[in-house]
Amino acid sequence: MAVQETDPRSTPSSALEFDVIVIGAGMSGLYQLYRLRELGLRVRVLEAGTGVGGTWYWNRYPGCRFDSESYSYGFSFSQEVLDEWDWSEHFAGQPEVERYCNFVADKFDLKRDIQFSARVVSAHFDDDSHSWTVGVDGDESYRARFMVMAIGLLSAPTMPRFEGIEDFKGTSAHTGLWPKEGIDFDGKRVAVIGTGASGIQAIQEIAKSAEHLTVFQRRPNWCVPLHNDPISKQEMAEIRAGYDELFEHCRQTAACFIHTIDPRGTFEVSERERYAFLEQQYAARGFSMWQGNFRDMLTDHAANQVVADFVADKIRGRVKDQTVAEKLIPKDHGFGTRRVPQETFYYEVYNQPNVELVSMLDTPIERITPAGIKTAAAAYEFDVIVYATGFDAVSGSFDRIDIRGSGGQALQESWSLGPRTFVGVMVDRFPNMFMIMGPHAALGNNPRSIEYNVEWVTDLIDFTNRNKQTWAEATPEAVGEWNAFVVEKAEGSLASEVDSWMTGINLNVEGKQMRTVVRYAGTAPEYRARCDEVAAGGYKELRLQ
Ligand code: N01
Repeated sequence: MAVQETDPRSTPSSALEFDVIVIGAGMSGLYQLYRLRELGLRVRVLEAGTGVGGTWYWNRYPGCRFDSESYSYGFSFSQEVLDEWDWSEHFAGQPEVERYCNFVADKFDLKRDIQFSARVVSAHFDDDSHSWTVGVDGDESYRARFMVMAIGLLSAPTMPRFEGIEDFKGTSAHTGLWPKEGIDFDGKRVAVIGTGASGIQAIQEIAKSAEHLTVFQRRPNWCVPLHNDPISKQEMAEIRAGYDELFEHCRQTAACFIHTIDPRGTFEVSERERYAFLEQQYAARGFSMWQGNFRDMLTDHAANQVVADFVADKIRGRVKDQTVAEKLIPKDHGFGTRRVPQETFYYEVYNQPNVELVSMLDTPIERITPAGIKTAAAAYEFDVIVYATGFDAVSGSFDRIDIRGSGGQALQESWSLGPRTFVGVMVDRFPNMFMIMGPHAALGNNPRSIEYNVEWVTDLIDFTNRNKQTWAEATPEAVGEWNAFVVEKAEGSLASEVDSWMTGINLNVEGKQMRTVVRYAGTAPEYRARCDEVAAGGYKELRLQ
């Protein structure tokens, strides 16, 4: 590896345009900018959209909303923001979340350092100057010592590989690239393809106004009720008074959610107690059923089956036509082993006369036609087709940028067998590149993870600057050690046995047909302990010069 022991050739920081380029103005990019500015650094954020918010900017499909409690899913770093912002619902809708991101950006005057409509297409490290040159679509480029990838975990939308998509004469849109002007479904014949978290939120909303809605489902998912409600002024005051305690609690839980895994094993309680508990969790808000269940639900097949059977019965009880109910019940994976979508009267939608479910397991889509969709069994005509077909998750947003590190090493090549990182933040042979919410970082309640990662990266940049270092790179040994730890943590988890974006699968993307460990499955407290240890030890795991 072409790394020098000293850095006689590195360009002085003053000769570079910026100290740090941050890519992305979602929650990660906004907070990273805020923190780096506090250090007095020259920062430029490059954002492909025309506004801030990232996920909450792009995903403006009908029904898009938080499915973690709003007050646990915003920023915690600013007392002023906590004091001034009132959430209107326990699970805020996309328009409110986008307004919140703008509120934070405006409050701290962040937009003056953000360049909008700037889609980054390349990022090349220069071994001589110890700097990154970041290229934007349209020929502009920027040079900076450091580069922070704040590009999101689920931000590279993927379309199915059906023939004829371009031929469709009606309106079509992907949920993750929804047009700002919206789509009117009133009196329209609508198709939704895909029943993940996005599809389920969209379906329950579109079914309210479409003349006819046809849902094309490949594999069903386990969904549980969200139980959303408005937040009264009095309730907001109580939430505000409890913020410190709430965030401290989130710091202690496995994935930083409000919900705490029950310490009891499924079969350690009587049958009566077990079902009373499951009823209670099903009636509780948000991720209670998923993140607050018996401790062995996601590691023990028999325990998992109990919950799956319970939720299957709920679906049968809510859907009138039992043939349809059976199609909606997953048979290929246990409860919670894929991401659990949260719903509001989703199953009841299938009792409406204007809604039809087409199982693509029985009758696959053969092609998109100018008039609609042709399956193995029938030809359908539509005015609108909604693609709720998900994302090239985790590493997909990296793959879409030509990233080359030391010696011209391509990141895509380094990750050809799956991502390898040091604490999800750094990659060997990619000096001075940091990732927020990168592969193998602790995720879950993402804003909590974002805040922690941003602060860790900020401290490291500050450390290198104070020590007049211009090169910060994880060693291959450190990456190897973290990778081994992540792989070990994934063992024994039922989610590791299932195909989903969480195991690196996307059938629409070349080369993503094999399961890989793309997520860190340990706990957030364990993760932070390791990262804190690295910082306290003076970053011995890194090559700093
Ligand atoms: O994407 P998905 P998503 N032919 O990958 C189907 C977060 N999120 O956008 O399962 C037919 O989950 C695919 O079928 P199958 C959340 O973390 C959060 O819904 O592959 N079908 C599946 O049904 C979530 O997990 C919120 O068989 C095809 C669907 O499309 C993540 O984003 C809200 C197909 C894709 O589901 C991704 O969710 C929304 C094909 N060729 C999302 N290709 C919150 O509430 C794909 N499908 C915060």
